[in-house]
Amino acid sequence: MTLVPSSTRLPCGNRVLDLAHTHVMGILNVTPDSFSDGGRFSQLDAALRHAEAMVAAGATLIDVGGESTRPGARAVSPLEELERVAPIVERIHRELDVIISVDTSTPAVMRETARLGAGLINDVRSLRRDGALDAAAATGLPVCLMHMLGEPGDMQDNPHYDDVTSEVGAFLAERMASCAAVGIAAERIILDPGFGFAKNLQHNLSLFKHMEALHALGRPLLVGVSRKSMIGQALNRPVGERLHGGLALAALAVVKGARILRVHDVAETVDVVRMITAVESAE
Ligand code: 7PJ
Repeated sequence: MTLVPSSTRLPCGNRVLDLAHTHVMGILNVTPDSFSDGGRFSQLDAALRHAEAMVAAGATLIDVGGESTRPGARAVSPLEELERVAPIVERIHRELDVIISVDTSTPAVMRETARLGAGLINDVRSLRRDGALDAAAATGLPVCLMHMLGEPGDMQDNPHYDDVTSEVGAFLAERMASCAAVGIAAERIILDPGFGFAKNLQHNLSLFKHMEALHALGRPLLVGVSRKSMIGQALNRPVGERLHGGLALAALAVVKGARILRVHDVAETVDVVRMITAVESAE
């Protein structure tokens, strides 16, 4: 057995995430308008059953999101977002053995869900909303910082980079510095290149290819590409036919050292991770 250095153990509320190996984070949308599962899980019981199935399939984290980032999605008020997210966070915390991640940019949602048992804050805006840095700091929870330029509504309006990977790296380094300034230590941070956010197909492919460069920032990487348009565009597949492309990217992300894979298709992705682990643990 290999000894796990203590630094790979990330406290997430009342649970610990061992970042020595790769974890699968199951996506649980509680938005009535999320693009790929069409709000089917907006009811509390259905959402809980879906979370339960993802845990049974091997997810060690469940990412609960109540604000759609789909371009053109209707803005939700903090109260509306909290009313969507809080009940399911509370139920999952009470009933399932899993780390709850909350996909939010809203300070009040960070504070309240932390109180209800959330173990991780996942913010696609990297704590750039007013009050988000302080709210995240106050929770004591780890934070996933993701690269995006602009807002979901305008991010796909002709994004430009001279060198997408180094610009993403510089952005994430700047956000880590902003976190440090409010007392969020580097040890609490997970980094995410933000596939599909303010990036065209070539940007996404190049960033994926050169993802290892982001290891220089010294923090674990989370990758979210499940069912995204980069798969659709590369393979010419509608959203319902992107599983195989997504599994190819999941395997590649593991090989490139990603520690968390954020996916819709948990069972399939867990098999990918286990198969790679089986080979890599051989003599
Ligand atoms: C991501 C996310 C992602 C992180 C969404 C979708 C869009 N959070 N939330 N990374 N994507 N950390 O799932 O297609 O890539 S919402």
